[in-house]
Amino acid sequence: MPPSFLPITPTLSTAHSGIPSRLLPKATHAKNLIYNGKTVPDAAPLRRGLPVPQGISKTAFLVAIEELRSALGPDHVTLNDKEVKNGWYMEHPNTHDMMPLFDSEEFIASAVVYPGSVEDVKLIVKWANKHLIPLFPISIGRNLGYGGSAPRVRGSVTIDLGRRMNRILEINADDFTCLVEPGVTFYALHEEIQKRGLGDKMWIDTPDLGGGSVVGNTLDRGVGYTPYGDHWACHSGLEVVLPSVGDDGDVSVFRTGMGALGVGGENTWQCFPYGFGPYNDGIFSQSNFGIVTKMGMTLMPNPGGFESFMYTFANESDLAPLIEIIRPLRISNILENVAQLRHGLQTLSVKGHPRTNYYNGSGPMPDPIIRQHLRSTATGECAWVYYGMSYGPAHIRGHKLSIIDNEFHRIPGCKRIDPATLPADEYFWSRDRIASGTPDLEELKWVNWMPNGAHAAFSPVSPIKGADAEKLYGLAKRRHGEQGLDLMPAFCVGLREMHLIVEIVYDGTDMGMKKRVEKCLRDMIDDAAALGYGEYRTHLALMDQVAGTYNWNDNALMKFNNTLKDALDPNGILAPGRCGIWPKRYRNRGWELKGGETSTEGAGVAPIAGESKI
Ligand code: EUG
Repeated sequence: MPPSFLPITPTLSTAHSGIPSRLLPKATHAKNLIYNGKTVPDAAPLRRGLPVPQGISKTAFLVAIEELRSALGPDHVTLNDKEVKNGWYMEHPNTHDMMPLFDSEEFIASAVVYPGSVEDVKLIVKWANKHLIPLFPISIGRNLGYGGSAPRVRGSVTIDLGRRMNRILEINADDFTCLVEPGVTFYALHEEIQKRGLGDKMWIDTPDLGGGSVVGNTLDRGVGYTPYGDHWACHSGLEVVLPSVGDDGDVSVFRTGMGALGVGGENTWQCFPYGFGPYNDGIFSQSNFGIVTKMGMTLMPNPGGFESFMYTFANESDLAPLIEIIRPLRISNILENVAQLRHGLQTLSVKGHPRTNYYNGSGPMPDPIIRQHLRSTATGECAWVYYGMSYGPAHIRGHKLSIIDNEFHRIPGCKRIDPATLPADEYFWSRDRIASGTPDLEELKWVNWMPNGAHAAFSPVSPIKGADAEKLYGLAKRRHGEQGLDLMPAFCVGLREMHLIVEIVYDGTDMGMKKRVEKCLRDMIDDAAALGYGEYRTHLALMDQVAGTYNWNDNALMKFNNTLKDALDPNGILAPGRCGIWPKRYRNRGWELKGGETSTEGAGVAPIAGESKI
C-alpha cells in the first residue's frame, strides 16, 4: 500500500496505547518507513482456523467463550478466527508475535478478553479454572524482540489488561511516586506529568522506546537510562490476582509490601517496598504465578541540569580496555546512568535505511564497508560509540565530565564528539531525551535494515570486565558469521554488571532466514552458558533453553519454581511455559522447545482428576 494512504497513527487522546501528539510527525515518518519495507500484505487470513487450545474441544471452547461474553459484555471478548495482521510498533497486534521466529500461527491466541476491573480479572481466572483454558496476560503487549503480546501456548486466551485498565491512580509530588494500572505506557505517564505542570519537578525513567507498559516492562525487569534505570529496583508495591480458586470458590487478590496493612496501607505503599515478612514481589516478575493489576513506581527529582556526551573509539580491539575504564567510573557513579556502548553498525542502521542502501553482498556486512559509510556521518569512522549523560548543575557536571574525558582518552584514537556539531535529527539527541526521562520513538528505525523487519535479542549479563566483554562479543561475532547475519551489539552498563544486547534484525517473512536466526540465538545461548553467562530476558521460543542454563545443583531453582507453580496454580491455567515454568499438566509432554521444531505445541495436557471446585 502506498504510504500516502496510510491511516494516521492513533494519539494518546484516542487510544491508551497511542503516541503523544508531540511525536506524531515522527510516528508518521516511522510508519511510512516501515510500510515501505513491507513486501507482503500486512494482513493474511488464518490458514489453520481458530487456534483452539489443547485439552478442550472446539465446541466446548466456543460455549465457554459465550459464557465469558455474557459475563463481561459482548464487546469485551473477541475471537481470533480471521487473520493475522502485523501492523507496526504503534499499532501492534495483541493476538500473536508480530516478529515471529516460527510460523505466525504458532505463538497465537484463540481469543482476547478485556477486563475493566480487578473483579473482571477474578472472574476471568474463575472461568479459566472451570474450563481449563490457558490464559496469557499482557499489559500493553510491546515486549518486542521477546515475543511481544504472544502467548507461549498456542490458543491461550490473552487477557489484554491495558485496554480498559489504564488509569494513573496517583502521582504523588511530595514523595515522588506514582501508582499505575497495566495499561499506562511510558508515553502516557510522561504526558500526564507534563499536563499537571510537574515536568520541571520530576522525571520518569524510560526505555529506548516509550510505548511499553510501565507495569509490563518493570515486571519483565526492563531497563531505562536515567539513574532510575533498573525498573524493578525502583518499583514499590504490587496488587496481584492469584491464578487459582480457593475452597471458598473465590479468587484471591492481595497487595505486597505496606499495601498489605489492614488500615491506611496506601500511605507508605509506594515509599517502602518491603512491608513485613517475606518479600513476595520477586515471584511475580518474569513468572506465571499471578496477574499484576496495580504497581507503584518511584519518580526521579529533576537533578537541576543534564548534559549528554558521546565518544567514539576507533578500533574493535578497544572494547576490553574501554570496559576496564568504565567499571570503576560506573561503580563510583562518575558515570551516572545506564550508558550504552554501541557498535558502529548500529549507529548506521538506526538512521532507518535498508541494508541494501549500503551493501548488497550476502554474509555479514564487512567492517571496511561499515567504516566507509560511517565516515560520511556525524559520528565519523569508528568501531564503538559511547552515549552517556552527566546530571546536576554545571559545576557538578564539569567535575565528573573532566574525569570521564581524561579516562576515556587513555584509549588511543578516542574522540569526543561535540554535541554542538550534531544536527537536531541526529540519533544522539534521542539518547539525550531518553537519558533525561523523555520517551522517544527513534530506536525502532533499525528494524528497517531488513524488508518486513523483525528483531529478536540475545541478552546475556556479565561483570563489567574487559575479558567478559571480549568473550561475549567474540562468540556473538563467530555465531553471526556462521549464519551470515549482521552483528549489532550494544553494551548497557548497570552498576556492577552489564547487559549485552544483541538484536538480530531479520525478514519476518523469510523462513530460511528465521531458522538461521534461531540457530544463531540458540548457539549463542549455549556458548555463553558454557562460559558462565546467562540471559536476563529472552524470547518465548528460547525460554526453555535459557531456563535450562540456570541449572545449578540439579536444577534446584526450577524445582522450586515448579513447587510454587503447582501450589499457586494447580490447574495450570496461567501463562503455561512462560520463562520455562510449566504447570504439572504440561510437564513431560514435550512442550519444551529445544531448537529446530516446526511446532511449538506438546502432546496434549493432562486432564484434572476428580471434581472441579466450581
Ligand atoms: C534494547 C535494550 C534492552 C533490551 C532489548 C533492547 C535496546 C536495544 C537494555 O535492554 O532488553 C538498542
